[in-house]
Amino acid sequence: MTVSKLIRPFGLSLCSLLLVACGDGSDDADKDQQAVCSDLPPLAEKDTYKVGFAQLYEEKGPWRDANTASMLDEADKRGYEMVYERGSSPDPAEQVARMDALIEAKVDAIFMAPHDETVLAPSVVKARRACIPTFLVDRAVDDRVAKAGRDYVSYLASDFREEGVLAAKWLSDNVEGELNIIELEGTVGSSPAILRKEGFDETIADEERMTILASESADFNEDEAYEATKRLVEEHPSVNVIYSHNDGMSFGVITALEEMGLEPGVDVKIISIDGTRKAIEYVLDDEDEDGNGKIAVVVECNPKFGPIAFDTMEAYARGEEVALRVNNVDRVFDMNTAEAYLPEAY
Ligand code: GYE
Repeated sequence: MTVSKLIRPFGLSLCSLLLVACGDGSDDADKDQQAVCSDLPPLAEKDTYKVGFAQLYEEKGPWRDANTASMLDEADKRGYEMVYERGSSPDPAEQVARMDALIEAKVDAIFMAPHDETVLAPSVVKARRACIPTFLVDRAVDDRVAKAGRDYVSYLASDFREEGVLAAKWLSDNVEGELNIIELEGTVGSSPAILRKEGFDETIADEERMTILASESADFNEDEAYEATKRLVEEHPSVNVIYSHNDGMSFGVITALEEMGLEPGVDVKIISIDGTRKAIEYVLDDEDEDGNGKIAVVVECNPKFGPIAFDTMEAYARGEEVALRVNNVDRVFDMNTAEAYLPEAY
């Protein structure tokens, strides 16, 4: 049952978002009342908005920085007030606290990139109950807890499963022979880590020449990937492919391999995801001109979705039908295609 259906019989107007009894009109009484929405809250059409952005915290990473910059720049361009705090800890509970602060600040709408699918899902429900429309960007939440079209308006992101499929297909089409693969996964419980693994593993499952020797999380983190590579390569000396779920981790892989006397691109092919400038330069870095860059291929994950996020928000405010899922389309950059992309890289 929608809220308006619930309360219209009582003849309440814009208090129509209040499930609790509306105030008696006096300021104090009204202040005590908390709006409670049992269904997707509407967004009024206004000239300007106060918008909250709950970005997930990562210590360093060009992808995250490009994503944040795209969101902040776009708010600026449209003359909106943006309430944004960088965050201070990778613990998803810290992001929950920042979501609480945005709800408390009664922003008009929230964009959130949830660190963890499970931990942040109740925050989406909480925002909906407080009648603040939420748009998920980059990562998803557990849909058993928070549902698109009821608890949040839309989810805008890349198709992470497809990224894993593209990585596997490139490997299958471009690298011959027996492939012994180490997989470095992203943050445990995050949608890109879950789906990049599923897409890749399922696509190579029928290829007898391909084996995954080990698959573990390095938390989308360069230092952890460095440590994991040193340990896993020692344990699995037959490795000749490392599939790393993001560029940041691939940088740690390169350092570790080189320190171990192995040549990235020749002894071990690195398959990466994101499309950062540094990773693209590694793809093109073919010192001995044998056709092998230090990174063999980068599957794109476009971070610059400020414009589409704000367009979606405005369409929603105009009362237009908004897709529950907006997919960014990603490309594949290898030695043959990386150069043309370089000017756009971040
Ligand atoms: O690939 C990675 C970042 O959620 C898609 O998060 C994003 C990922 C991106 O740490 O570099």
